[in-house]
Amino acid sequence: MSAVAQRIEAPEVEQELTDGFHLVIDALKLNGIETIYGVPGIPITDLGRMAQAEGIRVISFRHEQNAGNAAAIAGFLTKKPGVCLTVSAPGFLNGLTALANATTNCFPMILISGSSEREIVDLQQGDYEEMDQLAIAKPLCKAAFRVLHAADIGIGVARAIRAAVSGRPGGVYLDLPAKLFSQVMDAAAGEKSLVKVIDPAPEQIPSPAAVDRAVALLKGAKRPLIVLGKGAAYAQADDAIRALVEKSGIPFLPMSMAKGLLPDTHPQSAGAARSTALKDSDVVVLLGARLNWLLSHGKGKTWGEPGSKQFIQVDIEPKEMDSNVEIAAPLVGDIGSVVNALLERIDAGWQAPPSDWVESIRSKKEANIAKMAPKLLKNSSPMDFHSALGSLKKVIAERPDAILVNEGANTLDLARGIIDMYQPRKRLDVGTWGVMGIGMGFAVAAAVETGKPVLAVEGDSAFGFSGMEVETICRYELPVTIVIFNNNGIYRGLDTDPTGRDPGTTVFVKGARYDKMMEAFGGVGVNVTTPDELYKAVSAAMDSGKPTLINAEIDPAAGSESGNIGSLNPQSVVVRKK
Ligand code: ADP
Ligand code: TPW
Ligand code: MG
Repeated sequence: MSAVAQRIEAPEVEQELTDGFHLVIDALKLNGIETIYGVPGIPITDLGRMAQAEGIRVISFRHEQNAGNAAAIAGFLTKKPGVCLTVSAPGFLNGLTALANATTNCFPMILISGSSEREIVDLQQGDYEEMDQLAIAKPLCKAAFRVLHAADIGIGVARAIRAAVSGRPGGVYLDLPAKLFSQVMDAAAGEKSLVKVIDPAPEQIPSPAAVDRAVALLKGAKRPLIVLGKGAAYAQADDAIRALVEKSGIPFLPMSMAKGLLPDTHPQSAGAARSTALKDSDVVVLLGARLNWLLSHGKGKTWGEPGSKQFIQVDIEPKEMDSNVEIAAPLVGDIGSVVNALLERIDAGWQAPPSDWVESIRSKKEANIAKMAPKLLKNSSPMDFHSALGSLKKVIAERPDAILVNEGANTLDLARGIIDMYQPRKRLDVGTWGVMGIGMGFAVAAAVETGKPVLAVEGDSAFGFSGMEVETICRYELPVTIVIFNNNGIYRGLDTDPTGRDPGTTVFVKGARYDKMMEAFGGVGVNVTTPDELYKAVSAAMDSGKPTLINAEIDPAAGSESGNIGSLNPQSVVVRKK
């Protein structure tokens, strides 16, 4: 008997009833969903209230996109689908960007949206917030389902969970029409209709022949490299991955969100010798990393001479193989299983990679680190990105269990290179799309899911996409410290309108004081102008655990167009005559 069933007294029969609201909540709880991120309204206001009353943590946001981003990163951090709950049409659409982004990044997430009545929507008769949400969601996520009968809620939730986390994880849309919530059914039958998803993300063991092929290739390598991607971070096979790297002696290169799987200060890290490692390697193991634009599609100048590379790719998604270049040794399986299979083969007879290769990476890395060091130590005012990041590098080194959220252009690219990470899944950022707006959603979920202190390092533009959630951070009293790298704009703060009429297209109000936004909601606001002040303010904020926003004044001339990826900007070749 569900604890939430109603007792309705009738003259002769006494029947325990349940309804759609309670069945959704029971189904989520049965499957271990502990938190819902969302924005209330028709038809899901009561669902949120009742879920809270039933012990699910319900975090209400100011905009669905941020709730959706929170759910997505909760999925990445926990390997359980993060749940986002929205109202129909506009709320659903606001959540959809996050759902699509989750799918692109292989984060498991379920967007649950209330919707209008099918009969009216399908005849296009103009219902309140009318929209064929299921059809719109379908091409943007991994799977999409609709439940029309209370008795099918258990199956609907189960299908959504399994679709989100099995195989390559991704976003799932679950459409719940308003009428469903008040449908009643017998409580015992309702309870029986619920489905507990057994082994939602089953192990996928690689074939022995595929392992043999990969090991043979690796054994013949003169300049092997392991590239760790966010799939490796997601897999939570941290010890096995570390053992593989250390026992094999192969240098490793972490992609952005795989930083910290092994510490960036690890002797085998090739992080500070990225170009050399990619260009000069001969056999590359891709561990949960796709050969997309972030790895120059596996070809071109980045990868050295054409034909100089052979790839071993470890991925749970078979279709990923050969997506950009030939994969000499595809290893389809889950990363834990594949890495363990490889580890068994790194035995006493294993030869460490040739020392000239290891040495060439090490010396390049040391040279690059030495070149960077003085830039990080300058106590300049106004600050540039390097001197400000030098302070934050120290803050994280002193708090290796803190979670770093990072978005912006220069603020992102330079922080990624400068701030060392020490533990897995501590760096959360713009991911595969380079999307702005993940900042506050990720920060909220990181704090809620882990209870650890969170440091969000935000470009002033990037912050603007989700900035209103500082109220959410204050309302839930989350241990989040936000640092705005305020350079008065996107990339730089100096653009002007050639006609003199308006501000330039990439600049913001000069001298803006983002710290005052935090004060408006009872949080702590600080304005800093030097790296020393920044270090002190961030350290104090993180130790206090109080919601804090630090406005860090950065030289508006310090940044470069599009940060590290300026070369992706199309250039006009036309000079218009006046
Ligand atoms: P990055 O951006 O860090 O390079 P990507 O998002 O491009 O990483 O790649 C992540 C890859 O990891 C995806 O191709 C995804 O299918 C894969 N993946 C996710 N989880 C697992 C897992 N548990 N086992 C194996 N592969 C996984
Ligand atoms: C959803 C395009 C990429 S980076 C960026 C924008 C608008 C902001 C850069 O300025 P910021 O950083 O944050 O102040 P900095 O340090 O260089 O000054 N809309 C979305 N996603 C992206 N990526 C953009 C626009 C963009
Ligand atoms: Mg900026």
